[in-house]
This record gives sequence, structure tokens and C-alpha cells, in this order.
Amino acid sequence: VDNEQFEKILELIESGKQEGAKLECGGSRQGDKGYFIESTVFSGVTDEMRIAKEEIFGPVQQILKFKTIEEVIERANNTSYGLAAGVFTNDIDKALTISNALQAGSVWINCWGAIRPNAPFGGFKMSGNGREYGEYGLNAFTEIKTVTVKLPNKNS
Ligand SMILES: *[C@@H]1O[C@H](CO)[C@@H](O)[C@H](O)[C@H]1NC(C)=O
Ligand SMILES: CC(=O)N[C@H]1CO[C@H](CO)[C@@H](O)[C@@H]1O
Repeated sequence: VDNEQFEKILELIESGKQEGAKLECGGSRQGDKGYFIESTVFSGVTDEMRIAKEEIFGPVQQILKFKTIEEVIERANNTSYGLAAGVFTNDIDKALTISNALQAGSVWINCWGAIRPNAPFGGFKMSGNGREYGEYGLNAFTEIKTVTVKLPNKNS
């Protein structure tokens, strides 16, 4: 979007390399015009790394391994952010268990980035600011007023 975000993403990519994640592809600027960055994938990422903890808002994917559903829920929730999450599985029971447990404003199952005008979008914890879209989104356009009148005497 702008030089500030471009530099921020490149700096986070650099931190991933420094902190020992394995750069599988990408990692650099794309071309020499504008603020484009290559699609970037890191494997061997651990929970403590900045690329696992911070919101990058760039084309950077982190691959972390897990063993059990309980463990992955605990680890996925153990963050200050909670804008969105995605679950990929053929097992609907697992999909529902995980989507119910995740502390995130949107959970996409077997898809990603599905934002619709009728579905509220916004984050838990430090992510986002209220909700956009859906009935909840109308609150931002609503000015509520309370008028209280003291009546001189009771007539009933
Ligand atoms: C949560 O994160 C903190 C700091 O990143 C870490 O010390 C702690 O072990 C994590 N807890 C779990 C259950 O992963
Ligand atoms: C539903 C659930 O398991 N929520 C947990 C997500 O993880 C955080 C932190 O690890 C827990 O505090 C929640 O209870």
C-alpha cells in the first residue's frame, strides 16, 4: 500500500530469517517499481518468532506443526490478536470444535478471506475496531439519543 507497510513486511521477513525459520520461497521485493513483495513461505516456524506472533498484512505464510487438536487450539489462542483464522479439514466435527474454540472474529473453514456484506467482520482482542457489515455493522452509522422528561405530577 505504501512505503511504510512495504518496509514493515520486509523487516518482518528479515526477522524470520534471523530467528531461524526456513525460507522456502520468496522473501524479497518483487520487481523494481511500486511496493510489491514476492509470495513468501517460511517453514520450521516456532510460536515465539515475531512472524508467528505479529500481524504482517503481507504475502507471508508461516508453517508450524502441531500434534493434537487441543494443543493447536491452545497455541492458536495464545496471542494478543484475533482477527481471523482458517481451518482446513475433511472432518466436520474437527472443523466445528476448532472454529468454536478459536478466539477470532472470523473463522473460515476450507476457504480463506470470505468477507460478505451480510456477515459481521472484525477482531477479538487487539485486532480490528468493532465490527463492519451485517446488522452489527450498522451500529457505526447510528447515533443513539436518550431524551428524559420530568413530568410535573402524576395523573393516574
Ligand atoms: C503462550 O505464549 C507465551 C509467550 O509467547 C509462552 O511463554 C507460553 O508457553 C505459551 N503458552 C502455551 C500454552 O503455548
Ligand atoms: C476455548 C479455548 O480453549 N480457549 C483457550 C484458547 O487459548 C487461550 C490461551 O492459550 C486460553 O486462555 C483459552 O481458554
